[in-house]
Parts: sequence; C-alpha cells; structure tokens
Amino acid sequence: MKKLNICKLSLSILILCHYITIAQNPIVRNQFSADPSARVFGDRVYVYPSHDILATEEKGKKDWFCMEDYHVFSSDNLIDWTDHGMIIHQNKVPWVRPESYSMWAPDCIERNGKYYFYFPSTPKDTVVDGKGFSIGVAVSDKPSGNFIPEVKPIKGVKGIDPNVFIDKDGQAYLYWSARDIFGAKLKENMLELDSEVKTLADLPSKGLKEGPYVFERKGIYYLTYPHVENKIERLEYAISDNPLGPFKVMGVIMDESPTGCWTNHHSIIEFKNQWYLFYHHNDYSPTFDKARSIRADSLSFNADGTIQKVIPTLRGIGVTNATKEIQIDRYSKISDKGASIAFLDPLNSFKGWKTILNDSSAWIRYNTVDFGKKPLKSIVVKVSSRSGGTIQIRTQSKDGVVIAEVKIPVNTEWQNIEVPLKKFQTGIQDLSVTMTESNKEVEFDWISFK
Ligand code: FUB
Repeated sequence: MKKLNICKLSLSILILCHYITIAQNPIVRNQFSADPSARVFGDRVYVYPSHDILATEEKGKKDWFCMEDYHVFSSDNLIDWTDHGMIIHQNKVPWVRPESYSMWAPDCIERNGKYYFYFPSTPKDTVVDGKGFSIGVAVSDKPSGNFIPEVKPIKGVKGIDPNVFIDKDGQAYLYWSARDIFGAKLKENMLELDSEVKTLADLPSKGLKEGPYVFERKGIYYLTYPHVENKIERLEYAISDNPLGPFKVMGVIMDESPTGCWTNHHSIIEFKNQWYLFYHHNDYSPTFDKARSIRADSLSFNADGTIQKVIPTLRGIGVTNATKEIQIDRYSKISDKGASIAFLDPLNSFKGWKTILNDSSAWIRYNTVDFGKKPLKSIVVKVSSRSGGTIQIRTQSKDGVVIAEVKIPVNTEWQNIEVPLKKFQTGIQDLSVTMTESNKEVEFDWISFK
C-alpha cells in the first residue's frame, strides 16, 4: 500500500518521500495521526496532524496521549497523499522539555511566503509534574519544511490547540484553548501577541471546549470547536461578524463518535470549490482512543450560511481511479444483512481491512470511481473463500448495470482472479459488489479494473 519514491525537493537535494497511494478514511495509512489542521497552499492541500505513538515504560505515560514529533502530508487530488516526513521533534525545540511527549494539536499558516507552524508542548521551565502547556512557533520557507523553531514559546499564551486565522484586512489572530477558548491579535511578525487575550464569550459554559478553528465565509466568521455536551466530544460551531466575537452558538457539525472515541479535533478548508471537514477517529486502534487516525469528508453550507451536519464516512473524499486497488471496505453504503468489515490482520491493523459477504442479500457500495474514457477490459478481485461463491459488480446502484460476474473458487489463501468485463461504462461511476448465493462466504481485499 505504501511505496518509496525519490522526490526532488530542490535543485540540489534529493530526499526520500513516502507516497501513500490510497486515500479513503483514514487518510494516513503508515502511522497514527490526529488533530488534523488542513491548509490549502498553492494547488495542494497540506495536513499538519499530531502524531500519536504508543507509550512504553520508557516513553510517555501509559494510557495517555504520547507524541514526540510532527509529520506533514500533502496531496493535489485528495487521493494520493505524500508523507513529507518529520518536521519537528520535541528534543530539537529549545523551549520544550525533552522526553515530555506532549506535542499536541498544531496548526500552520502562510504569510508573505513564510510558513508559520504553531504547536503546543510542555515547556522546560514548567513545574515538575509536567502539567501546563505553552505554544511555540517554527518558521519555514516551504510548507513541508525545513521548520526552524523559535527559541522561546509565545509570551502570554498558556494552553493547547493553537489555531491561526488571517482576516481579509491582513490582521492575524491566534486562538487556543485551556478549557475555555481564547483569542488575541498577532503582530505582523506572527510570533508575538498584539492585544490583550480575550476569553471568547457566549460559548457553552458547561463541558470541555477545545480545538478552536476559525474561518471566514461570505462575511461570517465561524468559530468551530470540539465540545463535551454529553460524555465525549462532538464538533460544534458558533458565528460572529467579528473574529474575536461575541459569537452565537449555532449547532453541531459532527455528532459524538458512535464507538466512543473521546476526542475529536478538526479543520475546515475549501479546495477546488468544495468544502471539506478534516477530523479524527481511532480507526487503527478501536480499543484505545489515544491512538487516532485522521479522516476527511465533504462539508456543505445551507443558503443562510449554516453548516449541514457531516455524517462520517469510510469512503472519505476524492475520486478513485478504476485502475487502482479500490479498497471497497472503505464503503459508501453497506447492506444491513450479510456484509461486514474486519482487519486483514488483527495483530497489525495497519495492513488494512477486508470485506466479508455471506448472504445472498449482501452488498457493499463504493462511490465515485473514475473509469476514464478508454474502455477497460477486465476486473481483478483479490479474494479468498472457504465455500466459493459468485459475486456481481454493478455500476450506479445496487440494481444498476451488471458489468462483471466473478465465480470465486474455494481457496482460503488470497488470490487475484481476473475476468473480462461484460460491459464498460465511461466516466465517474458508483460501484456495488453483490453476493448472489446463500450459504456462501467470500472475503475481498480490493477490486481493480484493467
Ligand atoms: O491530541 C491531544 C489533544 O486531544 C488535542 O490537543 C485535543 O484537541 C484532543 O484532540
């Protein structure tokens, strides 16, 4: 799923980049990732997440967040994401207490050709119990690094989850959280506060609020934030006609995780005329919610500027090329009966998932596959089956056009089976895979077209 490639980053330097060639949810497939701050720089989307790792006896605190560095990822099509590698390490930041494993949610913004990366961590001069966060900045000429950290954190700021917004008039604002949400103007140098710190008022008074993310659309300033209204976080928003409020609470952008991931943390961008919500869930670590994975789904506004609730999907965003390995376990829809998803290797979740169909009424649907203009001739399915079975692949809907029928022999090992297509359809299609027999069970890793 991951291949190594050599990418030219400057005229003189060649470095190794990791290309992650699939991009359904979760987006990052080679490590845990959380708290995504997505930004559009030029014609690419860059995502700056936290990097969860698992604590050990020597590293961090058991059963708690553990983060020692940051990576940055980018894509120009929302499908193929490049991991540009580590951009900051806790032990290379002058003000951060070494081995504090507290490199929590960051943000990054561009101003006058420089990229300012904001991150919270435990400062060296903090009390011995290691509690208390400051927020620092690292500056680079490129969005993928080389980020050089400032020697000291930003004066006057204590808290986590920095977020920066630059208004149309050029004024920059820093937001952060420490149970409440705070905001202040930033100086032109982006490194110092330029106003009093304001506690953003009129937000819910009960329950933790954190992870502020501010953006402007059609003259409305949106303050979006995770909030514990009930037992765990959900994403909410408030609006104002001023970047520092007062804000009016408007509603929920994303409900609480249905499987209990306690945190959520997000960012919102517009890219090529579509808005997207980046957020996180614990996809690769279902039993431990401090090892999270970033996701993205489309977001829409109503005519009055209110935000439509985003229902999280596994399918995520972007158009999948039909000739790539289509991970149908990242489905758009699935039948109530006879269809399920499981890890390929329960001992190594990063190997990904498989789809299991075991009822004649079972089906799974995967939307937005680009078949291009040139006729494709065959389908390849990577399958295994204890019973054998026949499946049909359709375009458009469950009852749509059958483009292939694949008879899968009994074989408990994974095998690739190729059959000719019965029909070819051009352009972007939604696909479904349907089981046609009862008392049979078929497992899929992926399907692809040639
Ligand atoms: O990732 C550590 C913390 O969890 C973040 O700072 C919060 O926003 C929550 O996502």
